[in-house]
Amino acid sequence: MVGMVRHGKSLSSLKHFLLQARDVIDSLDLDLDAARSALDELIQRLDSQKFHLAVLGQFKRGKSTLINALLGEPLLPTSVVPLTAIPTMIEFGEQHQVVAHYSDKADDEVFNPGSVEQACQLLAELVTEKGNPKNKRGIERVVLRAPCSLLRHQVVLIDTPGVGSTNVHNTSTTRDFLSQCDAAIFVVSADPPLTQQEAGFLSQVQEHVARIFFVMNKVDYLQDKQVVEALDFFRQALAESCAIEDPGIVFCVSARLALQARLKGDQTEFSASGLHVLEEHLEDFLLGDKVSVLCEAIGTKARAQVSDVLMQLEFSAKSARMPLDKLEKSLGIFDEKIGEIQTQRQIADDRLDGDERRAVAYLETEMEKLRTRTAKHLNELMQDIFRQMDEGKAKESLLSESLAKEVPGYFQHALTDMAHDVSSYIQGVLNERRDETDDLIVSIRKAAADIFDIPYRAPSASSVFKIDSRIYWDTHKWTPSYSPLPEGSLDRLLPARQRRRRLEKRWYSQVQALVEQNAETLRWEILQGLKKAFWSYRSSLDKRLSDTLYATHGAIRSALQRRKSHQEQVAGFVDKIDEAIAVLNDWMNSQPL
Ligand SMILES: Nc1nc2c(ncn2[C@@H]2O[C@H](COP(=O)(O)OP(=O)(O)O)[C@@H](O)[C@H]2O)c(=O)[nH]1
Ligand SMILES: [Mg+2]
Repeated sequence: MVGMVRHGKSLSSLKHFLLQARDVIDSLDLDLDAARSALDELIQRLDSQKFHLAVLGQFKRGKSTLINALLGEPLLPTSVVPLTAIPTMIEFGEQHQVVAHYSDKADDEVFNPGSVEQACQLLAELVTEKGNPKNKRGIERVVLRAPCSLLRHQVVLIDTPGVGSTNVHNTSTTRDFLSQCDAAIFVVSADPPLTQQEAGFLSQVQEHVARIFFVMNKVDYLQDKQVVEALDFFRQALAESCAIEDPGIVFCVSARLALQARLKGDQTEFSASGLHVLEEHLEDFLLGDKVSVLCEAIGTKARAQVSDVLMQLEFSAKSARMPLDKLEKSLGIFDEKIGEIQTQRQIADDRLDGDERRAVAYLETEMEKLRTRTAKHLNELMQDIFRQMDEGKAKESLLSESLAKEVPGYFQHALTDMAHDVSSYIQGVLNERRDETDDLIVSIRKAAADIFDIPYRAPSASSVFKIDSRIYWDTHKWTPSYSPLPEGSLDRLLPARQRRRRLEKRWYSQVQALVEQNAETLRWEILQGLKKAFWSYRSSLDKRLSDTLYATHGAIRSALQRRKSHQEQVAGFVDKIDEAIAVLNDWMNSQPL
């Protein structure tokens, strides 16, 4: 009970502040639209008290199956290949209902499926790569309403596209989504417990959500002893790769068995699946800590906004008070500083071009090694078969059969490995560049604060650069080309030894061509991913710089214009800004860091 009062209080005081902040912004005759609409959204979230709990993880870890098990109904499509391409938000409803929100249409589409099967089928058409390839329907998100008891706790479960070796479209959708999540269930599977890609993604999740629940799914594959080992490994990997020393309880479950047990109404089997432990924990959380975590999540987002608004206001107040000539002079100094920053920006750009060229060169070297390795491997394979042919144990057809069997898997593996290597390479390079960009942003803010003698404010956490350098491919769509060379028409007339030499020659050149062709496809795929990673880095760099310039240079310039048109002589203009600064500052200072 005590806890509830505390939460109630922090919720109402946060709400009170957000409303106040919005009023304050509205009362000022300044361009603060972006901050205003961000605050509006936060207020709405607090009002509905809806808690966004996203289920995250790499694809095929059993996320959709886990949600189905929690709901007790197989509502979400699950499968091996068709990946969820669009987030599905699952909330309480008296009846099953599916609503599709389109990105370019004002109207939502509402469906009322008659059964669980129909609902599932409908969702498959809307949210899977198979039913809605590359999201041709232009769906932004899908809302599923279901009469399930867990959802009565004002929680929205979110089934997300899998992150991993899927295509770029899916992964960027997931990441955009993270900013709307309050907490996450991070699903890994028992085997393997944590890949490097998952660890990378997890680090990003940590930046966005206030609480993470860890689930190790598919424990039905393991013996009890192996579960303990997998768990140990997982905890160690969390500590080493993500600096998560204490992940809390790691829930070991079999979502598949849990769902089956639920459908059969078998309580014993359900308990054995481990899901009840997770479920009870989630229910406790939703009844207890949810509100405080929600407040924390929204408070953090609010702090980021307020910090930027404060900087803008302080500039406005300061410039309104400065004698006009001093203001113009200060702006001149700042302009000069910005000129310097543009130069640094240019240098950074050039360096990035160099980085990209070196990354491409790295790829080429790795490709060359791969070609050699593959040719050697396949030639050995053929030599083995030639030997068997000599001993009369095999026919020529075995050559093509063996190649057809060996090549797809081999290149698929190579693609995954190479993708991983190139990604790590790019990640390393861009991490360094990010630090340089951070310095650039800080130097603009510091220069502005310095010249105009206002308190320096560090860039808000929300604007911290996210590097999207991981490269993802549709590995399962890999189809190596393979079309054997025909036997020369004269070959059959040649003496045995000569014929055999021609045969070998023909097959070696066949292999060479195979290697070249497939290696080229692979190289192309990776090159596209690499270019995209650099492109997206460049564009977020642009965005970040222009945001910073808007909050500093933009604010001062418009202050100057106002001065020239004598706008601040309008009664109380500066006083109002001062008041606003005081209100926002009070709140910021009362917040724990
Ligand atoms: N053995 C086993 N398989 C599971 C379990 N949970 C999910 N799967 C299977 O793993 C595959 C991927 O599941 P899905 O829920 O679609 O994964 P998602 O991509 O993470 O949403 C499906 O074939 C599921 O049947 C589990 O607990 N045990
Ligand atoms: Mg899924």
